[in-house]
Amino acid sequence: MNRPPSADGLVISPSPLATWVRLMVVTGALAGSSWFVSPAPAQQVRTVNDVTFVVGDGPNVALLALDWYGDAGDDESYVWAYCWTGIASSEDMLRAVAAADPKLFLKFGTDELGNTLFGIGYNRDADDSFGISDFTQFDSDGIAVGAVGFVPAGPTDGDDLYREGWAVNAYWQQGVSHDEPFNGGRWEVGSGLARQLTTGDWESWAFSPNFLQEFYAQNPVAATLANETVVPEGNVFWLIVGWSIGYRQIRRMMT
Ligand SMILES: [Ca+2]
Ligand SMILES: [Ca+2]
Repeated sequence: MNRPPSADGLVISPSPLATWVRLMVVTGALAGSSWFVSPAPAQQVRTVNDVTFVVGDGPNVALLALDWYGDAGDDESYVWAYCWTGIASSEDMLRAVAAADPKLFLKFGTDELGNTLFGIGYNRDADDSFGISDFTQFDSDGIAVGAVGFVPAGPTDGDDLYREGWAVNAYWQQGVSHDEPFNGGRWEVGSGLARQLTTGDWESWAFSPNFLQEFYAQNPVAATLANETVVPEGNVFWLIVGWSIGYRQIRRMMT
């Protein structure tokens, strides 16, 4: 867009300060709004004692770890604890955690195997904005029943996480461990949402983008209600470039 002419037809020359502010605004737009927010420190998880978000009550406890990039080891997965009395299933745990944590969203669906978990979302920056691109409406517990489109839905807020899939385009792989998987134990493939929990279980749901049954949660951190916006490396790069250009421009105009 052209800069508008001044009253006498000449283009107004920007002041050094205005130039600097403009560069900062452009750089901020390139970087996204996330650079205004400080990432919260994350509690690493090795055992149940490291988990801080505990849902439900009762003598039994199972752990839930969610990993939106199951095939990648450089992101974090989030971990919750679920307590219960009597009998509970994997689906009971997922629904209870979503109901207790306003940042967590689940999209269920059905297929020939019965109830299925299609999508999982996380309002990572804990703001008022969470949505997915197919306009699915989640209820007050963060639960929806829907389908996976030909083009799977993604998060409408770039600071958030949402991935979905089933049948033809990736899926959430369930994993189970009975012996502290982040402290030397092993994972195995889970049997589905109806799986009955036993106390001491760890359950992983890791998004598998290529249908391989080999992905389990990695880099676990304790889920919290805090803002957890991450500043991608590219944003920091553009921020530094913007500051550098602005500084040189001011120097040039003042000499
Ligand atoms: Ca991962
Ligand atoms: Ca958000």
